[in-house]
Amino acid sequence: MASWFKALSKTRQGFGSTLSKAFGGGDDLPEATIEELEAKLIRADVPVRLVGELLADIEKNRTRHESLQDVLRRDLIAALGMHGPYLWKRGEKPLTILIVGVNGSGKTTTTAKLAWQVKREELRPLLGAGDTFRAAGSDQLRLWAERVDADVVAGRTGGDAAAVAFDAVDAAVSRGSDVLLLDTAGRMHTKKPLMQELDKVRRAMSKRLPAAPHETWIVLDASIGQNALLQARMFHEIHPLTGVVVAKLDGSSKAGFLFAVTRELGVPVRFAGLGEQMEDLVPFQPEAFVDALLGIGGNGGPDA
Ligand SMILES: Nc1nc2c(ncn2[C@@H]2O[C@H](COP(=O)(O)OP(=O)(O)O)[C@@H](O)[C@H]2O)c(=O)[nH]1
Ligand SMILES: [Mg+2]
Repeated sequence: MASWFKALSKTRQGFGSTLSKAFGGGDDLPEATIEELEAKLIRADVPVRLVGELLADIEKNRTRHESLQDVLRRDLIAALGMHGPYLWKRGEKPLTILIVGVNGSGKTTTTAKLAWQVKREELRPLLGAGDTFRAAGSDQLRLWAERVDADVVAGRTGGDAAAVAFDAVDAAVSRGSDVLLLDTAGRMHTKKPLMQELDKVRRAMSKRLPAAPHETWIVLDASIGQNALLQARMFHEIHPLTGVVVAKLDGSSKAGFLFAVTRELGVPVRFAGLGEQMEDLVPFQPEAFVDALLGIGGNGGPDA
């Protein structure tokens, strides 16, 4: 099974040696080490403003004998916001979640993996194959759904995504599903007609169930760093997001962009993809993320 420590190795490698130098340096941190730390945090796509605040805090705490590691850890965890684990059991039945994002970010596989998370809570998920755009769109979801043993509602390729959205909510209501997860076609955040189509999907959902969608989650590809923030921002402007799922943290060297997502958009990160397998999608844990980033408590990997 994938681990946070392993998944974040690439981002960590970027500044691991600087950190161990800095952490081992005691109270008297040479200016050069601080500057090196600043440069490397920025290279990992930690937002510049946050890096500035971190350094100011480190400076302030030098006299208070708090270790650099403790200051950094505390500040970084705080920057991710105080969001507890996502509660699937919230009274709405069905709880409806619309999954959005650009092409290839990981929407379809993530949607299926989320269904598995729902099952682990002993709830009944239903999947909606709202990607009617790509011929293989619903086949791919079906394949994954089989592994999870979840039902799928699909339309025909080239059909109306809004119609599938309506049918999926309808099926979730009539079958008594607990959680409906609706996959959608990838769309560029810069293409207006596709963004408007998403509006139709939302309206179709609420036509069948006024409160739907209860949640709109964007799936972001962590390997593209700050560019993912740009996408999230544009989606958020048009379709207010209630959550982020960050896919492909494994293999990203720019995981620091997540701090920008939580701080600048104020949208909580709900789940994280640490690998391609079903069980590699896990609830987001700020402490585990930061510890893995800083190389705290790792069990002796080559860069630990
Ligand atoms: N390594 C890794 N690959 C992932 C992760 N999430 C998704 N993928 C891969 O990313 C590719 C695109 O995923 P897909 O769900 O089809 O993206 P979509 O176009 O947004 O629906 C697939 O090969 C997935 O297996 C992850 O967390 N880690
Ligand atoms: Mg897809």
